[in-house]
Amino acid sequence: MSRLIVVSNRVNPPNPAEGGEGSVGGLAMALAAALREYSGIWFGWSGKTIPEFTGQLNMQRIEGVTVATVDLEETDYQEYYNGYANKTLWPLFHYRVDLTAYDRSFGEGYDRVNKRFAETLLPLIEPDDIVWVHDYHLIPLARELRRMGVTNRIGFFLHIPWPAHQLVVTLPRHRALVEALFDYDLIGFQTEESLQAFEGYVFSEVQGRKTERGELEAFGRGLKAQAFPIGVDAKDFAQIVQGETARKVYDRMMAHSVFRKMVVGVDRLDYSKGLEERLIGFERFLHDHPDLRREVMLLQIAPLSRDEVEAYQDLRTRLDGLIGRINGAYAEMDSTPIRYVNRSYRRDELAGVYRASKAALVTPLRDGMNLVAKEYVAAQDPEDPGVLILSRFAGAARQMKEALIVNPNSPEEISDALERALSMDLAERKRRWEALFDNVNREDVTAWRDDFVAALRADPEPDADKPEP
Ligand code: ADQ
Repeated sequence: MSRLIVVSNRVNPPNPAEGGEGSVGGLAMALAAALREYSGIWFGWSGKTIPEFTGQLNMQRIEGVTVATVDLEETDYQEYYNGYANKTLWPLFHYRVDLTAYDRSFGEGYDRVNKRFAETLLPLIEPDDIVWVHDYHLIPLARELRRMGVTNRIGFFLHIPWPAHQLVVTLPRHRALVEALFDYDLIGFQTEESLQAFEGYVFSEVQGRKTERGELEAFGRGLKAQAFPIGVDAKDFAQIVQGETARKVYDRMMAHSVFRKMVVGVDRLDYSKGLEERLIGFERFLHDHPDLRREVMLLQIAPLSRDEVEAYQDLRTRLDGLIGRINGAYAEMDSTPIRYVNRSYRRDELAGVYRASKAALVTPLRDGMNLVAKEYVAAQDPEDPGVLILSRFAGAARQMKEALIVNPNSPEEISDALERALSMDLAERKRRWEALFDNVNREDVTAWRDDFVAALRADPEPDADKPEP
């Protein structure tokens, strides 16, 4: 059977030596499980920078997975990671043209690092291997591998949204970026909406077309493009919430909840997550419902992320001010309405917090999918489930229709949804949760992974339509 090679910017297979059991994300676990099945390799950046790039591969076996990493130069890190990936593509693909940097040097650094990745990866690739590349950091990787003569099947999955055509064309090198995607055999998006936006670009900007077999064709090449909504390891989550750590956290939080119902938010501290809008919505709720003020508390967990990028530092400063203002206005001597935490927690601790919360506010302004929404559902008590309040702009909203869907830009909608969630009767909470859990359980991370890998392995059928090479 062919081996699977997974490529992502950072490599993080489950490692009990680092943080212990239960601390690793579902995505890492699912990929690691696939790699064990296919005796594959996980390749990416080590997270370290060195004065000059050497291309030296560091190989390790971690929990049955072969991990291959490479160090990058400081300039690579600034131009490729902090630059093109996180100051150009991330803001633009989340509809923040105002935060998007269009520096040429970033694009050059991005191409250089993708070439370096390809050169380092090349000797590891055997003829039957299939290669699965992840996310916006690595769009040109297949192009570089093809230039080096690699003919293996190569797939790409975009974890963030593909934005509307009008936004993509603001990139000076948009055509080259999209052309690079046509060096993959398969590209996967989180949602049909992202898929359609990509197709829209291909049809109107580069005169591409769809063949009778449903392949996209442009630049003289064809590829399969499909939506593969990512999920969580719902069974594992439902299980860890029964474990000792989760129970301890749950009990501790419930002891506080005797006085106040807890609403939870869990997000990387990122401007795409709508944290300010959420807090303003919560402030509106406190303003509109003086009778409920003493009953409700928001726990916002927001670990720092990309804090070398100015937009993230600015956001952090604004959040500090906003939370101070709201707490100053609505706190009593013995209680504060918002608890705000900037650290990371283990998965089992998060599971306990999710279960103890009467509602979750998942209100990104844009999000490829949003796994927190799914984790929250997976961790609920079937006999007394909490209510998910979900932004219509999260990819997850396509599948999770029984959540209370809100427009995160509207403080009134957030406030009304909170009021509704906290007063919802048990029968309605159960009905909504059962439908949500059914979906989270069925369309889980294993289904996502297996569907993608099967589509990538599938032999392309001969296509009468296809242009001669
Ligand atoms: P992210 O933008 O990081 O992912 P999300 O999907 O919510 O967003 O995943 C965050 C993960 O980090 C969750 O598993 C969550 O539990 C974890 N996490 C958050 N805060 C934490 C904390 N304080 N401690 C520990 N863990 C914490 C990107 C895209 C998403 C897409 C995913 C997967 O932006 O849209 O859903 O990839 O494809």
